[in-house]
Amino acid sequence: MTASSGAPVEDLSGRRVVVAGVGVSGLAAADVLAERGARVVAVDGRDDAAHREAADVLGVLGVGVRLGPEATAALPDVDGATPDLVVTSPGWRPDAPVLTQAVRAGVPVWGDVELAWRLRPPGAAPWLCVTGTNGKTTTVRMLTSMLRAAGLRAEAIGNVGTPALHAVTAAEPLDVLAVELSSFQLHWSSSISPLASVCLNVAPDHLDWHGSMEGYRADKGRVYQHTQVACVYNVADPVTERLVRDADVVDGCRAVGFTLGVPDVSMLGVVDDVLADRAFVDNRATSAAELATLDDVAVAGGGVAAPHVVANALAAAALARAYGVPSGAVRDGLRTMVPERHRITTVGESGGVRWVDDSKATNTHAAEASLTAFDPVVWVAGGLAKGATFDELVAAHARRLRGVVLIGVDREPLRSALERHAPDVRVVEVEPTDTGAMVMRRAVRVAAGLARPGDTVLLAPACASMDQFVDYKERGEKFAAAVREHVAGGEG
Ligand code: UMA
Repeated sequence: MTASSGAPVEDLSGRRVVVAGVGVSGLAAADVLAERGARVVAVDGRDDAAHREAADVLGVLGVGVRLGPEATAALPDVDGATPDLVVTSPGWRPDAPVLTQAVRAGVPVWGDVELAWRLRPPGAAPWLCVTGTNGKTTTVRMLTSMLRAAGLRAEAIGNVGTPALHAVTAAEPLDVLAVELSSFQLHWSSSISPLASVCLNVAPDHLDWHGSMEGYRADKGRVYQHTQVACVYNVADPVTERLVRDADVVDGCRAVGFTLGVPDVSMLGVVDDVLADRAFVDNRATSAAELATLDDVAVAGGGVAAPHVVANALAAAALARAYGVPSGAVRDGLRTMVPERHRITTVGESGGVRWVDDSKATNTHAAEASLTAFDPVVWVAGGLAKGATFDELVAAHARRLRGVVLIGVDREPLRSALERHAPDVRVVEVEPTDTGAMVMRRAVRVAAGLARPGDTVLLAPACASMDQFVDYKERGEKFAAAVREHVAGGEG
């Protein structure tokens, strides 16, 4: 297998292109396509002030924008003819009529990341790609910090928030890119050839979008396709190793594992309190490089070197090392990283009760890592369940639960799992009838009533946030604000 990294830049001038969605990635795609001379029509099911504003911006660039439910009911023509290409935003499910009709008509469908890859100029910065159910953003941020500590011009792009197309439009030249890829973005990608890639873990998530666990797993595995130097897998998650084995990679590409245990040859791992590299060293049969300590990881992890944070640091280090970053820069990158908000962040302490915001725990796998870190816990959970089941999670942690505050619209799957596996635990439901701020105020009041000194109240919803909040960030902000009010009120 050869890399497609040397493929010529795609010439899209004069081509008829439909862009699905005018959110963050759709806007970037329509903009770049218009600038490259394509004839572009962009469609979006929403027709509100924000979308009309986006339409105005695109209109100036010569993009035809159609908004509202009718605009997305069918694949539109472009200048009176069937389009040559559809570029979709990641949030669009594959069963959306625009996409199914395109596939049926033989029109290629690319994700925004695939478009970005195909438009990279010759000699452009290589990509280090990260996917996985949980830990992607933290890993990409750690990786970016390590690359910069090595003096490289590096940026984080993709699902992390900056559209991948930034890679082709960046004003300043870049040496290397840390690319976060969601399963949605991978689903519509086929030719990306990362220098190194990792799938951190695979647990059920977004099953409503992918249709099945097999579909989700297969899309995650696409991160390894055409990898050039190293496919990095999680020794503790055999699925990731299998995905590497099944991948079609460039000749000479190596499989490199990461483990929380002592590393074997061709792995990164932990020896005493040191992160050790036995993959990217000379004489790896007999020697290892010391990369950093668990104290360095704790700086990046907001004060705690929790096991999943150590795993993320090892994965980031493996990608950085595959690119040739020296060991000292791995350490410096961890030491200088600013920890993120809404990821196991303590937002208040009062009356012996600690209040922790892990709003980023949007699925059961992330909530599992979070619940494991505290005991006893008053658990604030619920939101959009995304087709998940909660039996395993509740059964594993019933013992540590002081009480549960249920929020969100899909309370039934969580409620019934609690009835089955934690019948003695007190569960109080907060009806989703109010604004997000009111929901959190009530949740905090109820949680305070359940908690005893020494307990942790943990917002780790195991669900997405969009039923009542703009996103997980807003959910976390509203929780933190309600906790501050509560603590200031001296209600302990
Ligand atoms: N839309 C329709 N019809 C549909 C679906 C969406 O018209 O059937 C429209 C919406 O009205 C909206 C636009 O399409 O205007 C939204 O597109 P989008 O949901 O794909 O969102 P973007 O704004 O383009 O942001 C996307 C990612 N969003 C999703 O994958 C849902 C962002 O990840 C990413 O940062 C951004 O591209 C840049 O790459 C967010 C996310 O939640 C953070 N990701 C999921 C996760 O991390 O779990 C995968």
